[in-house]
Parts: sequence; C-alpha cells; structure tokens
Amino acid sequence: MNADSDVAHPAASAPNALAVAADGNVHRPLDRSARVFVAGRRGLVGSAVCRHLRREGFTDLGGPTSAELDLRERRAVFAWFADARPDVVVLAAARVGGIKANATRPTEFLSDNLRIQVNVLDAALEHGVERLLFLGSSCIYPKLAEQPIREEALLTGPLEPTNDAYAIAKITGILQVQAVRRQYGLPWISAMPTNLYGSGDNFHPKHCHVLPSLIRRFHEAKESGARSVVNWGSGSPRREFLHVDDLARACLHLLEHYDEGGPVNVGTGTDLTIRELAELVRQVVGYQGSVEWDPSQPDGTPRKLLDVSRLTALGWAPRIALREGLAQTYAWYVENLGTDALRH
Ligand code: GFB
Repeated sequence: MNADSDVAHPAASAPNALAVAADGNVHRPLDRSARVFVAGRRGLVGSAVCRHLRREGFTDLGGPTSAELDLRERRAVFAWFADARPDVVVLAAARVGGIKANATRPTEFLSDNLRIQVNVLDAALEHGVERLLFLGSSCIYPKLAEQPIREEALLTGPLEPTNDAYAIAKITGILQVQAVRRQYGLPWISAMPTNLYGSGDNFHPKHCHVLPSLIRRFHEAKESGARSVVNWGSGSPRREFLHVDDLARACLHLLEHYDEGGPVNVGTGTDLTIRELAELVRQVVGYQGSVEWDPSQPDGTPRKLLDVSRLTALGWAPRIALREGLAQTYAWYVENLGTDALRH
C-alpha cells in the first residue's frame, strides 16, 4: 500500500490486503474461489488468461462477453458491477489491431479504448474491487526509445504516429491505475505486453497483426500454388513476439507478486526482423515460393524490444520459444479454418 494515500477506500482495509514477505517481495496467492472478471474473455489475451486461471484452480471466472455487455456503455458497466461484484478484475478488453487498423481508424482506437478503460476502472473503484490488473501495450513507449525499452522510458518522447491514438488511450489507463493507488491506496497494477500471438488470434487479412497475417498469406499461397507472396513494408523493422499463454502466466504472477504503480514490461527480451519472422513462418507453413516486399506499406516503429528485467526479477520467465509457438499457432489456424473462430 502507498504510504501517501490520504483517503481510505473501503476495499483498502479488506482482509485480503497484500502481504510483504521478509525478503521484501510480495507473496500473496489469490484466493482460488475469488470472483474473477476477465474483461475481454473471448479475445486473444482474455481467453488465454481464463485458460490459465482455470488450470491454476480458479473456480469463479464469470463475466459477460462483448456481445452480452458493451463495455463502452457506462451505465451498463456500472449495473453489471453492482450485480456481479467481482473480487478481481483483469482488464484485457480493448479495440486492437495491426499497423493498418491502427493507422486508418485512430478515432475508434482512441475513443473505444478510453471508454472501455474509464468505465471498467471507475466501476471497479466504485464497487471496491481490490485487485486489478490493467493491460496495455509496448506501443506506449516513444518511437525512438533507447533499446531495450525500460519502463522509465514512458512519456519521455514522441510516439509512433501509426499507433499514437491507441498508445495515448493505454497511457491514460496506466495513469488512472496510478491515480487510484495514490488516492485510495488500492494495489492495482499495470502490465505492458510486447507483440502477442497464439491460438485465438485475429487473422483478418487487412486488420490483423503481422504474425497471423503472414501465417494466412503463406498458407493460402501454399494451397493455391502461388509463385510468390508480397509482405508489407521493407522487412527491416524489428519486433519481439510473446506467446499469449506466456503472457497469461505473467498476469497471474504479477497479481500475486507485484505491488507498485509503475507498469511492468512483459516480453521475451529478444527480437528479430520482420524478414526473419517471414522466413520462419514460411518454413513452419511449408511454402516453397519466393517472398517479396512492398515498401509502399508502412513499417511503423523501427524497433520495440522490451527490457523485461523488472518482471524476471520477480521470478517469471517465458517458456514458449518462437518456432514452437508458431507451429502451435499454425496448427490452430488450420484446425479452425472455416469455423467461427476465424470469422472476424
Ligand atoms: O504487427 P504489426 O501490424 O504492428 O506490424 P506493429 C509489424 C510489422 O510487420 C510492420 C510488417 O513493420 C509491418 O509493416 N508487416 C509485414 C506486416 N507484412 C505484414 C502484414 O501482412 N500485416 C501486418 N499487420 N504487418 C502494432 C500497433 O504495431 O502493434 C498496435 O499498431 C499494437 O498499436 C501492436 O501495439 C502490438 O508492431 O507495427
């Protein structure tokens, strides 16, 4: 708890307040029967978090889907919280997309994400939710931040223009979590994942992120016998990729072992060029044709490799290597072709 909090919130004195062990670290297992609301539970991140929590013994993972509750609707969100009274909230709901979706629809990325966040965080405060994890993104950091990017780089320089609207929305979420900590003494926390992938990803040909896009493109080219594929940009930007099941483990780990206002980076600590990624995907998919690049498409930020030392110091490490995660994601894609899971 923050020593500088001057207003006691009802939940701040709850019996399940965080305990700090003799080694100075937070060790406080969440009660496996707690009511957990994973906002965005049908999405890539939310579904992985639910799978992990279930595996870890959580029994009360309720919460509506976006079809059942529009988190942009403030009254509906407050009414749901008043009725459901969750003990723990993981805020994984967001409007997300790849470089083109972000660049062409900044209005929705800003407005939808701000409304989702403010509504859920305000309702969680109003209803005394003591434990909350807010999920952001590595695009909150300045475009030309020193690499690998430490959490302290936040707000030290201009953002990447292709996703500045999304980034600003996520930055306000971090600030709201910090404000609640300062003002009400609640141990809410924020995590900033790097580029994510895995089962349940969005494979929309125009709006998705690079990794599902490459899987789809190479697969379709293999099936149709196309001689070449054309990827976007120069292929020279560097990106870091984390399997969403590793992120899910990090989420629970942070809820149980972290109690500071600063965001925590979640990544693997290694990156590769988009060209290298394309070669890996080509091999995993088994496409034999040639690979071309279209420099008229945006590259985005040149590099965004996260410094993950804050998280690894807490005892977490990624487990899924990129090639293994790619193979698993490609298998999921093939299994789900023609099903609702791929209709975005
Ligand atoms: O994954 P991606 O869309 O997002 O693109 P960002 C990463 C890189 O892959 C860019 C290149 O340099 C793209 O030009 N790329 C090559 C492709 N071929 C393709 C393709 O077929 N599809 C896509 N999508 N990219 C997003 C942000 O940035 O990252 C979001 O816009 C969010 O806000 C997300 O933070 C994690 O890594 O550039």
